[in-house]
Amino acid sequence: MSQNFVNPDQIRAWFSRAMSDMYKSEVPLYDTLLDLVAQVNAKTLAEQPELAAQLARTGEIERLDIERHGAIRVGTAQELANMRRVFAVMGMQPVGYYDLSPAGVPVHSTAFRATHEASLQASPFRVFTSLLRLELIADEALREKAARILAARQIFTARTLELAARFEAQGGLMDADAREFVAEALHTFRWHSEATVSLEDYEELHGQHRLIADVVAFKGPHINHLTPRTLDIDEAQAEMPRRGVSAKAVIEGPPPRKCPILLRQTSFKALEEAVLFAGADGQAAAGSHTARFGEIEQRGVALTRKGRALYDHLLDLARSRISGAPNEGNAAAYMQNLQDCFAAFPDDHAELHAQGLAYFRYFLTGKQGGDPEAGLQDLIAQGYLRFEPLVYEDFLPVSAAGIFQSNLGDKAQAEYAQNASQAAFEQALGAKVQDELTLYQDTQDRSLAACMQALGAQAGSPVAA
Ligand code: OOG
Ligand code: NI
Repeated sequence: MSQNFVNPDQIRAWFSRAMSDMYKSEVPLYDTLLDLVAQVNAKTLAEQPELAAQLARTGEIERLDIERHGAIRVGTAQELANMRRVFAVMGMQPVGYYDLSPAGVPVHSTAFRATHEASLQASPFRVFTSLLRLELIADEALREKAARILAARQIFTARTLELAARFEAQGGLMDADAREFVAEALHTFRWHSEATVSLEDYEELHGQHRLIADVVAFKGPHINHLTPRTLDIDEAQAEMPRRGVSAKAVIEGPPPRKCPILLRQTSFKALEEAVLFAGADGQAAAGSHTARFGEIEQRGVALTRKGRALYDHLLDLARSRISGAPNEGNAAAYMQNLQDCFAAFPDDHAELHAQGLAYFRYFLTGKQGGDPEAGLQDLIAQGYLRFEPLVYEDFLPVSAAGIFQSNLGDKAQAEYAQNASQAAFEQALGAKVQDELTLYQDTQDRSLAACMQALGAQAGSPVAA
């Protein structure tokens, strides 16, 4: 019976927790980062009671400590399609398409995440998932070799795929199956210190692009970072070096603002890890690889198409004023440009709402007697309704490229023709990606409909004199 199935939101919450525990044991610096973020968040909430009240009204305060995203890179269409089936068991759907090739990274990506506000509230866990684009490798022999190596690996345990199939056939998993699924699926994301290729092959792949070696040379798509959410990324960035963590030079995304928009992110360098490479004579060869890094992020309000166009325009403007991408050398000048350019972006929730630049959720204030027939603006002006920013749940392509690059070393980046290919990505995925703007609009609409219904019920019931 369906009522005995575990809610996918619960499976996702378990999985997110298990992933965090595993990553803590694999990468001790992640624990340092969690500590740092928890301290900054506690301090921010204490110093900004208005922010604390806002996050309490939206419920975000309850999910803050469990909020994190991860990232993985897969090598083949089949791996991506199976990843979609595995994430579906956890109530995660592919949302959005990100083309990283213009930034010299031979991948395109989506974000697997929950889509309904109630599910996001239960567990906002998301995974930025990239598919290697072997077709962008110029060297044909190497391309074929990489494809051969990838075709020979299976990144899921047999049991994971069995349980995913059971989920599909039954429409859910019972408790014991769900728990087993979490433990089994976790194996796919582990770090393996033995490469599947020889040192020579690794070096050849690496010579094409470090990312290609990272995807092709290992047994599976190790989780390469897990990112907690901070309420003050400038403070967290300043705190990182004090704890012996070297952050990248520039915070990706918009500049600091009173009303945060979208997403700001910073990361620290990948760790060099010992790897054993396969030897032709059965003798392993010792070497190393940099795979895993750390990242923190601050999330702000989701922007409408109009708001996003303004964001993209201002970001372009700020970047056009420095030569090339921001780096250590021009970090201060870049941040100043960003501040200057974004002066044109309203920094006030009422203004963002009035100009239709951002998404909001509507809430009743508790004041009785509002006429549901009155317009939205009147109900707000008369104090029956209030609006709160709807948090951005997705990623940003330019920021993602910056995060990739800061962890791929400073070597000159490859140039790829700008050929975004959402259709090819969806074909590999075996499904269409959802449009994030539609999801935000739906949430906003549902919150308004609920308010109107409640006001209608109040109006329909006898009002106490
Ligand atoms: C993903 C980089 C992008 C983000 O938060 O934008 C990313 C990767 O390096 O695989 O994680
Ligand atoms: Ni990330």
